[in-house]
Amino acid sequence: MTDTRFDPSQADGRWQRAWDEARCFEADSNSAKPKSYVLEMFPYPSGRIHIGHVRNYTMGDVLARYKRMRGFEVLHPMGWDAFGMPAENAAMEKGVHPGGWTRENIANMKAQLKRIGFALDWSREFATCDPEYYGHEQALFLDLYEAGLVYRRTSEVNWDPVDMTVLANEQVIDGKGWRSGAEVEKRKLDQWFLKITHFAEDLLDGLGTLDTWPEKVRLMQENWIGKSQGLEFAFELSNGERLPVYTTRPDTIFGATFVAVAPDHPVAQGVAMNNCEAGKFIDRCKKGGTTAAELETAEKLGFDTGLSARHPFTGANLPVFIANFVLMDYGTGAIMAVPGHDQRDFEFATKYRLPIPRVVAASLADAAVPFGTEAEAGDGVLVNSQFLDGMEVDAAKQEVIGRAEREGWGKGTTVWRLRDWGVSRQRYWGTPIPFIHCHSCGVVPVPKDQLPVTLPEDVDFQTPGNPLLRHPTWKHTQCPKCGGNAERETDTLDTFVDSSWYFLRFASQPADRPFDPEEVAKWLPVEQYIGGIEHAILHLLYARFWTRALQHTGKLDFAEPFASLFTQGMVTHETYSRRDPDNGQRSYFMPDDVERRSDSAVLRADGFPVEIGRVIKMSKSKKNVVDPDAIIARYGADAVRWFMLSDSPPERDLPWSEAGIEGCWRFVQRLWRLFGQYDAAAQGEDQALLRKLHQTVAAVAEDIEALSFNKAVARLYELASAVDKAAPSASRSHAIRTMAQLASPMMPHLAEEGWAAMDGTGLVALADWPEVDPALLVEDEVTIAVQHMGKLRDTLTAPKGLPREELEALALASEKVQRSIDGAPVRKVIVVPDRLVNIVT
Ligand code: ANZ
Ligand code: ZN
Repeated sequence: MTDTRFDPSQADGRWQRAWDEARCFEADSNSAKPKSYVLEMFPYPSGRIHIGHVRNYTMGDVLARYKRMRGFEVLHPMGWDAFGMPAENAAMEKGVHPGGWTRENIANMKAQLKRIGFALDWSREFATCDPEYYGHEQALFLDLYEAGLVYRRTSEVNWDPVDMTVLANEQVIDGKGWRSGAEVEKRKLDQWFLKITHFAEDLLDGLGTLDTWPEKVRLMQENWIGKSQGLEFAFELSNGERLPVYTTRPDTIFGATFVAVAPDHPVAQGVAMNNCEAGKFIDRCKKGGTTAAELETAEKLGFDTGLSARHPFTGANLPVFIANFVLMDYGTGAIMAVPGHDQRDFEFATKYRLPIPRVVAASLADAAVPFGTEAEAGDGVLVNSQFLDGMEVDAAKQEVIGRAEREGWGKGTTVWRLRDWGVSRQRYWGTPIPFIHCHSCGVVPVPKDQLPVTLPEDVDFQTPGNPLLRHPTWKHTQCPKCGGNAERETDTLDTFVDSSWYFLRFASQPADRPFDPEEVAKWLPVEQYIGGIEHAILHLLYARFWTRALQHTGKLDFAEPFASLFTQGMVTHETYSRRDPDNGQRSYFMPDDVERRSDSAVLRADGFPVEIGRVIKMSKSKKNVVDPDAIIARYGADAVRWFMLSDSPPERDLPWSEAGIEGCWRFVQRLWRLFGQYDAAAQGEDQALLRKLHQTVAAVAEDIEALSFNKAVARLYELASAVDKAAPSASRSHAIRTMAQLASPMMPHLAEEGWAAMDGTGLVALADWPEVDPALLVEDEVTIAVQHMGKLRDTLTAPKGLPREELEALALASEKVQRSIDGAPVRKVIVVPDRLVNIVT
């Protein structure tokens, strides 16, 4: 081998082609080997791979490559989560077709992924916008419909009255349509729902089995499912009606100072019939967003109905308000409001000058402590609450529930925060919902042999609203039941449905069915799933639900799709910006356009300073990004992969640094030089080096299995140093060759190049993981501290387990010790085997 540099611009493409030609990474479902399914969350084809993808996929790739070397048949697939709004936005803005735009992005991003050398099974690639894929999805949707897990009901949506379209929650910004700026209204529409609440208990219980999932994710799901124990009871109203309310804090009942109902609650509607002010107020509440989060932060608005409600214990008359923060579809749509201990009630009571009594305090003595600027939702003991005084919150809850049940005015209940999943989207670029509306037969499923219901190609995006609804012919069809004229459903499925089962289709791809259960059973559950924490709730919960729903319909025999989950940290960088003094607008600059000095930075273009901002997640809007293509072109795939694995634990954020990637590049070259020193003819053994080698092999394996990639990286640095220092020997050559195997999951191109140069046969990607000799793992040398009169004089290395007499002799032979003793007679020698020798004179 020559001593030239490793040239990734030559080597990377060559090895990528070699892997393709050898079909190294195509998974064989019929293989007799044990199976391992490694999966990273598939990307949305936005146009370009970003650095976060690179980090995510590099981690999965190391694990997949390692598992293959350990003798597993590995499934490591990739595809595209290809439906969704950005494609429609592009269509509106640039006049391109969403399909064409998406396909072009996929082609570009696939080429980018290939340049990073990921060991992916491209033979299984699909995009969720492939009619084949979404046709199977339609079939599954019909199965769930038959099983009673799909239904239709009226529900509220965000309606943009200018664009005449339904908006997704994220398109409502401060209560206004993102595009039109018009005030968003709430409208009722017939929508499709998936009955995820049917599995609420099971989804919650299942979290207990996912002990290798991050604690944080399990907690977030638990909160999202939100099982709460509470009390449902009815107030008697001054007009003689009964008003059921639901509370999770029955203990605070003596702190209730008013009662509130949702704007569309029957009591509110009843009041509005005789009171047009009430009607106006209700209309006003209909503007603005519909989500619980939005209501939480929106200004609290109320309307006093003039009615009063009788407190079940004190008999006090509490005023009844219509309030914008009470949701109709949660609990009973009405609440007892306890301003001292609920923040929303607190804000409302403050605004409308209602009393805010304290009923929970740190101790009985604190009953009169005034409130600060917020409600106190925490634990404590009950005060100002008659028979509850002095009780802890939990005991007080039980006491109130018990009394209500005995006295017959209320009932303890379990309530779930989890709502059924509304999957209707009034959009074009999604999976058409496979139903037909017939005047005589009602809602009729599309017969399975007529699937897929495909999207029309000729659509117009220049007019607002749903293109499927507007299309001149698409929706007109015949009723499958009576043959009469009928209309297709024009809603499409939430794209989260597409990502709720894609991991099954990767495992098994028959043409005539969504998947083959037996083949799926060979691969699933996914052994290691890797993705961003932003998917902690929705995607992961929906995928868990979908798997259960398919189990329920007899199509699968497991409930949890992902045995292990790992959520990786983000790649971060500081920002560079300037504020325009005229309009106050801030503009950002790319790191490449900025010259960074020790404590300042200037824009290269004009030499004037820019402000240095915090180190934050790389994002287009802040321009603190590095382009994966650019750095790969400059440093090669392996240096970039190595950087992604180095320095930070994988769950932590990774700050991008020029110095860091330079260091990786130098290490690539250093390994290359070591590979060049391989000498098949070298003679002689180097026990110490062999020991280091075997220890490294074992440790790197452990690290990769624990996804502690940064530790594996550190061990390879150490091993490289040890090899560097060692004198030529057969052991050294063996170590060099083994290093190519160890580096292969992380720096696969360099490893192949080295491997080929060292022995020329086969691909290291397909090689076995090096064997470990357990005998070489035991540390056989120990460090002995040698003291004279308790003072450290020397340290010696000695073989482990050396007998006392020999240790004593070794210690006394030390020159430093002899100098210290200085001829004085030795009275006593204390030996602690393998640790210490103390000489007493
Ligand atoms: C009295 C009370 C006192 C409450 C207190 C909370 C704290 P989670 O935990 O989210 O389930 N609530 C009930 N139905 C509601 C609705 N339709 N719209 C808005 N709020 C509603 O919330 C349950 C609590 O939210 C219930 O307990 C109720 O307020 C309120 F110190 O009752 B609570
Ligand atoms: Zn019909």
